[in-house]
Amino acid sequence: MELTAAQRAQYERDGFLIFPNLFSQAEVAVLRQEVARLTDIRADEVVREHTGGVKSLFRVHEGDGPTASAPFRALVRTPRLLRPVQQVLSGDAYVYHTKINAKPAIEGTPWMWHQDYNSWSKDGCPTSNMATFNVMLNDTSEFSGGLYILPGSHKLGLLESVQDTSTSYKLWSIPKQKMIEVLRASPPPVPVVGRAGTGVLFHCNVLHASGHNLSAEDRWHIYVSCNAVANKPILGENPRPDWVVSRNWYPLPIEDDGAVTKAA
Ligand SMILES: O=C(O)CCC(=O)C(=O)O
Repeated sequence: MELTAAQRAQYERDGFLIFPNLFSQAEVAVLRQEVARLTDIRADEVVREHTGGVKSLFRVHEGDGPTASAPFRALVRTPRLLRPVQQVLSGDAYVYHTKINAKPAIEGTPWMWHQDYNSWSKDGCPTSNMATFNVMLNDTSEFSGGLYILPGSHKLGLLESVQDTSTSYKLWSIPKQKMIEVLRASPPPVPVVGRAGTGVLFHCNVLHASGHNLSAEDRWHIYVSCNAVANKPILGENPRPDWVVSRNWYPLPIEDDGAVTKAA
C-alpha cells in the first residue's frame, strides 16, 4: 500500500494517519486467536499486572523466542503496514518492538500523555525518525479505552518527561502542569476509534494517551514500533532487553499481503 502525496502531507502536518478497516475481520480473527494462545505463556516477554492478568505481550513478530507467532510475524511484513512505515521513515525500517496491550473490561486503566521518543531517546536512538503502527484487534470506542492523539504535537519536539509510577507500569510521561499548558494551546485531541482491523500510524514525538476501559469487552491493540535502519540505537551500559529494544536491525522485507490468514 503506497501513501499518496496528500496522505504524506497530512502525516507531516498532524503526525498521524488513520486507516479504517485496513485488515479484514478474517485476519483479525486469526490474530485474536493468537492473542488467546500467547496469554498463557510465562516468560519475560509477557508482562503481567499484580493481579496476574496480562498487561502487554512483547516480541510477537520474530520467528523465534517464547512469544513467536507466525500470524503476527506475517502482519508486520505486509505491504499494508510496512510500506507506509518505510515511506514516513524515508527508507529501510526494522521493528524496534512489538507490543500487544490489553485493557480488561471495566478495569483497564489509562496510559498518561506521553511521547514514545521519551523512552527511545534514552535507549540511545539518535533521532526521532521512528513511528508506530497500531492495529485494533477489536472494535474500539472512547468508552473502551481507545487512544487519543494530539494533532501536530510532534512539532513541539521532545518535551521533558517524568517517570509515572502511579499506574502498574513505568512510563515516561509529560508532567501534569506542562500537559495542561500544551492542551490549552492545541487543537482538541482526536479520539482514535474504529472497527477491529483499523490501523493508525503515528510519529514517535506525537503526544498520545488512552483512557479507562469502562466497556464490557476486553480491549486488545498491537503496537508495531519501527525504527529507520540508519537510526539504530547506540546502546549504553545497561540496555533494555532485546524484546523491548530489538537488536535485529536488518531491513525488514515486505512479504505476502495475504500471509496473515495463511499462517493460521
Ligand atoms: O495501549 C494503550 O492504550 C496505549 C499504549 C501506548 O500509548 C504506548 O504503548 O505508547
